[in-house]
Amino acid sequence: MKPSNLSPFPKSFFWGASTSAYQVEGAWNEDGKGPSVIDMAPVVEGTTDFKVTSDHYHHYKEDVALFAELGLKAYRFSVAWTRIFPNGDGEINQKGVEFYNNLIDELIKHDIEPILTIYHFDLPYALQEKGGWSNRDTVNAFELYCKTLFELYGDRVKYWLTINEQNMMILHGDAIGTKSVSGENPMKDLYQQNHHMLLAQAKAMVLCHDMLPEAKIGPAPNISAIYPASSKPEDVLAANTFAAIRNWLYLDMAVHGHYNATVMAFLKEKDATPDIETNDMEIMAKAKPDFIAFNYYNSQTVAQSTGDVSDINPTGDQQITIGEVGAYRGTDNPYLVKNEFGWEIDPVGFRTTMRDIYERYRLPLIVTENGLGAFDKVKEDGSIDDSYRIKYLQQHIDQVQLAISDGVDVFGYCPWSAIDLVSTHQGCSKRYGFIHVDREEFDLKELKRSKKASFHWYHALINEHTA
Ligand code: BGP
Repeated sequence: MKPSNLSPFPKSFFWGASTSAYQVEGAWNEDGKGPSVIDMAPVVEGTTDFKVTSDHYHHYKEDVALFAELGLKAYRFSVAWTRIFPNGDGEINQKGVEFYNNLIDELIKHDIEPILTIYHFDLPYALQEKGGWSNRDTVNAFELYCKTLFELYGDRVKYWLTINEQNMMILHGDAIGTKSVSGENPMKDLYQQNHHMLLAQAKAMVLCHDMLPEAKIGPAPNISAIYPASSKPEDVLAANTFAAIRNWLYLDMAVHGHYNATVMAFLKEKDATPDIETNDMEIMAKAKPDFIAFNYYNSQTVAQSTGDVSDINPTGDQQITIGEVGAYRGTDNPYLVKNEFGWEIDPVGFRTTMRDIYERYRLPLIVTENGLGAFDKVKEDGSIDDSYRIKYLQQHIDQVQLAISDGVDVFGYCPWSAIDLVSTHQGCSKRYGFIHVDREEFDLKELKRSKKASFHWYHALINEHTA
């Protein structure tokens, strides 16, 4: 469906960009910061650790000045829980508080709207040692952390994201480095953790509305259109099941406060239904997001399960389906090309995803991640021609405009990433930024910042749409 007239982007549209604390800040143990699960996880062979990353902690002023020059209207970043509470709860670390005060002030000084993610993968290690999300007490620690952030930054931060990609932590925690399950039934433990995170998120939304009536808050899962490998009814059913497990479980709970029925049937079958305490569902139902933030990199295609372990792709990650025996198995989509890391590229699927989410929940949408990881090359004159990234982003922005023309309420687009940073499990040579950071996997060099071709392109695009 091609509209004869495209709706323009709203003038107030948040043209932004994204990062997360542990991937960009560095200073992993400075100024009182405690260790997170990421800091303590084994480093993937051949890739850098997260100790220095892009050293944004020490470069934030220079970086925000570059974001302003880029023309960003919004910047989506996360707070490192262990900078505020080195042990997850208890004593507050004033130096950590100060860092985000300074960062937020700097953004506001440059007319950049801060969009704050409360928790992006980096659970305090002290909480992990007490059982992490398997332990219900972590819900209380999260609530205290949220209350503290609302008190500290609520006077300046109007947009809050609860948990980044909870669905990917559950489905791909191995790749991301967040997974820790135990007991006789690891899957039940995993979905118990999921339940606790859903509850923590609900409490955060209720608290936010009580404490900051002017603020807006929403979940931030990774959502993909799910295609059946063919029109065979069993393939269609597999796609329907996977969509429930990957996408709708998270948003049905965040928006409607109930468990997705297909997922509950699936968990029952696996003997993995979480224990739900008396008031949990009341809290879930009371919590109402103001918008849905979501990350999109590509679509997924699945087929009917073969019923044995050949369904499982052990090299799956956030954007490559692992599979589930008895439910679905991932397949390639013959109509799509892949990036250098095996992730399919599907701009049209982005439009479908936006329509699906909007039709299902009728809440405003903001894209909080979308982008292309690639091995950028610095030319002899120091320039970086990342035209492949420009192409990817342009194609996806076109689809946002088409979705807006379809009637979808999209109020922002924050591609991943504002500046080069360290990937979740593929090192810092997998680059995403508009701003290049001069370092190698194991040689930190001087971490000098420079502008890629995509920087100039995005700057012009933002100007064109906001002039
Ligand atoms: C998302 C995460 C981000 C980011 C991005 C790119 O899943 O929210 O933290 O890293 O994916 O993935 P990767 O770093 O694995 O290339």
